[in-house]
Amino acid sequence: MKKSELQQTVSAVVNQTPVLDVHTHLYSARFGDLLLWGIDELLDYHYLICETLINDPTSPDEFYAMTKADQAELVWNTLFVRNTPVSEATRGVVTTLRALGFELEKTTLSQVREYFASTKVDDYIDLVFDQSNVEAAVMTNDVLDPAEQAVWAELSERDPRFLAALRIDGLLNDWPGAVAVLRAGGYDVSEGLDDNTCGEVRRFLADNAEVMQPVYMAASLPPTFAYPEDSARGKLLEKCILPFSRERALPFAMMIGVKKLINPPLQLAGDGVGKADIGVLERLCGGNPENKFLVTCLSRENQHELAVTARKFSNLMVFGCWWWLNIPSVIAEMTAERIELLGTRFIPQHSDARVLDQLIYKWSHSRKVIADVLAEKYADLIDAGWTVQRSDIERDVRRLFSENFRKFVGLDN
Ligand code: RAT
Ligand code: ZN
Repeated sequence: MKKSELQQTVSAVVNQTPVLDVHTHLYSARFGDLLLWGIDELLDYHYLICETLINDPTSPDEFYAMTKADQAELVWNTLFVRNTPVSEATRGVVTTLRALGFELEKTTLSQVREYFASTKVDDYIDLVFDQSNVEAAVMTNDVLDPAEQAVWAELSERDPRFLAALRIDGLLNDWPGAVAVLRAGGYDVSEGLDDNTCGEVRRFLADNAEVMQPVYMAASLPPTFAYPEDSARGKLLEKCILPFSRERALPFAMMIGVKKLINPPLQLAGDGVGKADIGVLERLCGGNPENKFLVTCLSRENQHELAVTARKFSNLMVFGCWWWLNIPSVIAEMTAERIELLGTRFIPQHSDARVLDQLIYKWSHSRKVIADVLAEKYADLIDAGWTVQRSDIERDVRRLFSENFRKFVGLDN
């Protein structure tokens, strides 16, 4: 292929290749209200809430006391009427509404609301998956959430586009709270984490895995996360999570670096970021070669060390540009760094969509950046003397967007 054709070819391949979105907070229609969609949810996104509350004098307490519709109205007026929506989270709303066919200069919030009021959720899921070219999305399935458990208990038929992930933050980060829930569910556990309790935790995980058929287990972890660690989390990891994950060949996804509630009144919008210790991953991956780990780190400063570590351990798969890193400038930097260190053996992005509609913008924005970086890397390769064919590009993008994950978690076995 000639260098002059690269940009266009790579963009076309990147846009045409379906994505398996490895981490979202979406649910299938069967989960009812747990699946968020539509304009009010799109505006009430926690990324937009914190941005609104640094621009408008409304206090977090006042904001959360408002109805969802009033909150959406305040976000709209603050960020889209009184300010230019140039941040990544606001531009995302613009991209999404434009893709749905709205002429933004002429559109009012009530017109958008009317559109959603007359849209059926099943049709909308089809439309969004189609527009964003997503083949499947991995949900976040909290083993301790009663609302979700109630749905699982009744769920007879699965929508194959939604894969499950066994989310265990509550176990690892609030063990005393988890003890109460497990006991209420009939598991004979005590805070002391003796052998009997650990067996019961593994039984609890097995029961949930039986129902959900997850593709991995996952937890978000603070920057202070350590291994080994003399704590309830350390014991749970060593005696329950790692053995269970190993025996089931169920990878453990660690999302490391979230500082929970640095501004507590902001609630879900109040989390920050901190730099993690990548030595933890060296010890985890090296000390547990039979275990598989999917890892993303929230701090930009961790990315280079993380990619270097992923070169050393085949049981470590790096994924996504998480949360505050999901902005074009950082995606470009991280994707280039990962290609330069790992070739095509990583998962460049996940959407983290909490609202169905967000699949549209999160993937179109990321696809553009990833295509630009890839085109540059292929151009460098041509300069170095290699011939690049369209079929090479297609194979690489399939790996990045779907096959690396499928293979790592054993999805097609
Ligand atoms: O990106 C987000 O929406 C965060 O609030 C978190 O959900 C994070 O992605 C997580 O899964 O913990
Ligand atoms: Zn998430």
